[in-house]
Amino acid sequence: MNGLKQLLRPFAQGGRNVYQRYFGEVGYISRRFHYAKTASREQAEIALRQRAAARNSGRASPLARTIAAGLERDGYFQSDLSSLGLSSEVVDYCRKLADPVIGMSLEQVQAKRAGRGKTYWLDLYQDVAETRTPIAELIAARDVIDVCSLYFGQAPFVHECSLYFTPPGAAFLPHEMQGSQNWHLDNDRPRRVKLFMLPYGADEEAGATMFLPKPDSDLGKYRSFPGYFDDKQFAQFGLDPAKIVRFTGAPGAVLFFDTSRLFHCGSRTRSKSRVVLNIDLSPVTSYLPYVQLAHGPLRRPRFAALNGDLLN
Ligand SMILES: O=C(O)CCC(=O)C(=O)O
Repeated sequence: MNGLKQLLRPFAQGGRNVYQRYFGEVGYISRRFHYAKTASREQAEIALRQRAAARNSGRASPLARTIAAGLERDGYFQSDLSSLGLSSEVVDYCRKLADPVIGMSLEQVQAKRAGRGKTYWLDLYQDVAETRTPIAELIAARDVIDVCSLYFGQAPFVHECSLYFTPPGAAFLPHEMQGSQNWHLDNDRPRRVKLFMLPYGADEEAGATMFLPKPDSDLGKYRSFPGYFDDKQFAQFGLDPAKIVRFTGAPGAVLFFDTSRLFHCGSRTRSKSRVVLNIDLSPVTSYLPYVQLAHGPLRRPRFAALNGDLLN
């Protein structure tokens, strides 16, 4: 249904002419029926980012190459800040942001979020404009950018960056079909790297992120793709629960994983709360209609300066 809507949207708005009127450029609808692409601005961005990626990958460290190879083979690589030679300042910074809410109950969070979606969590790093926070420094760390450049063949841009707090008990809420708390792919792009970091650590009681490694995320088994699905459907699609990996670890644990290719979900907090830093680094190449790309996250003012930096 989603696919059909995406297909029909440009036609409802006046078809190809609308691209020309808006952007002075000619667009085209691709053969994959739910995807539309256009030339020009996207291609110019890609060319720029390919040049930056070539610069980056030429100087990539053995560590960056190991992580990129892990992503290529398994779709993920788990480690921690100190093994990666990354500054642990980001742990203290995230804890400072989480400090005012860390003891909150589910009811308190829901009251704070009243009237908005996803009532069971708070985003503690929204609309941050500065580029010199420890979070921004983690994103711009040379190995992080080099991993993405190697894996994408393009320099990445920051698509999303959030610090989520989920109080205990989200697993017991009735609306299991909502949000990221069910199995899904972030499949608007052919590849992406999500970098998750646990400032307090997390075990299964804290709602560990779950995913199926690349060899087990068999897209062919899930026929009504794309969309969210629950544990029951997971079994019906013939996916193997024994292959699920859970992202748990000590404070500073880090996960790189490609959520456009790995089925994943948050397993929902049980007796413990969870704080997770969720950074989404993406290639410009997108399956989204150009209208959405042009007005989308690449242009978000809050990441514009950082995204500019990543090309230099
Ligand atoms: O909360 C989680 O662990 C999962 C987050 C997620 O699904 C996503 O970032 O796409």
